[in-house]
Amino acid sequence: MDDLILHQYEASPFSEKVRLVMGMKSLAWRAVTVPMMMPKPDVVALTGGYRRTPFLQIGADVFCDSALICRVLDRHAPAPALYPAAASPLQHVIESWADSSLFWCAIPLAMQVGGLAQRMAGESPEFMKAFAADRAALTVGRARPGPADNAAHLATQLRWLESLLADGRPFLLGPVPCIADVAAAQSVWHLRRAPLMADTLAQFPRVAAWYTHVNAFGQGRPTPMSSAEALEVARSSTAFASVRVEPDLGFEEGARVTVAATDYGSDPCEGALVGLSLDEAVIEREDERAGRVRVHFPRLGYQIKNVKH
Ligand SMILES: N[C@@H](CCC(=O)N[C@@H](CS)C(=O)NCC(=O)O)C(=O)O
Repeated sequence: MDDLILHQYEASPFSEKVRLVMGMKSLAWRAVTVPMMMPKPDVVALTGGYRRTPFLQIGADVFCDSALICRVLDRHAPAPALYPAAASPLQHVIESWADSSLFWCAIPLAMQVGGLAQRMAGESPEFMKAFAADRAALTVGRARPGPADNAAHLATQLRWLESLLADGRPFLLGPVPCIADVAAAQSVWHLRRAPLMADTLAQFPRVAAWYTHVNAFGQGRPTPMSSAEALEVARSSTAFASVRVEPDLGFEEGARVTVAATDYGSDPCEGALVGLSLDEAVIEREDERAGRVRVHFPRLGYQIKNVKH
């Protein structure tokens, strides 16, 4: 069976979400460390333009976005279930909220109260400037709430989590963990790494106890891989995961399309449409270095456009 190759970096919260799933399912995986900012030539060779972190590679199939990666990992290793029926469809709603609303106040706030300085300790002023410019370009057009805004937004949302856990349940939706837990945990993981957030977190003891349970999943068994090796894996793979373009979803099989995120980091990826469902959009593209690859995106949160000739 092909290796699970996760392209990620240590400080990335969305990578942490996926690493927790690797841990929950005791998976062995290969870890390719990607750059934290552009340029990312080896990333773009595989994805065709998608620059966000993380993405998962299995042979010549590339899966973008943690929401899709988690579904792929659950298909690959069904036990223990990441989407247990007992957790109800609310688990998807909570994942979606945690990946957007919770993430977008927790991460900037941790940076604003000293997390950035800590993370970048020892980096040159040029690096800091380049990083700030990179993130500004990634999130162009988004509002930039200040620390008082983010602190208020975070307190409200941590209070929601605290009251969800008020009956003593170990996980957000009951006795067993689900996708909602790992999605919410990535923001708490990031907040805990900013020492000045400790007082805030101390106000939510049930969240702290819940996080201890989730963090105990660990990360599975990663072994490093170079990006050159990952490109070689893609180039030498000939088989792809089976996909099809379902009818009546607005796009034709084989059509030349672009796929791009609708929220931020919206660099378009162009190729021939080979897969489409309510869950996934898949394009096939040829790359000089990666060979023929198929790039998969979740349908939710991504925009498909026909390319006009
Ligand atoms: N919806 C995406 C969001 C991914 C995301 O925002 N990742 C951050 C890192 S945690 C990112 O891409 N930052 C810029 C970069 O790594 O270049 C997902 O679920 O994977």
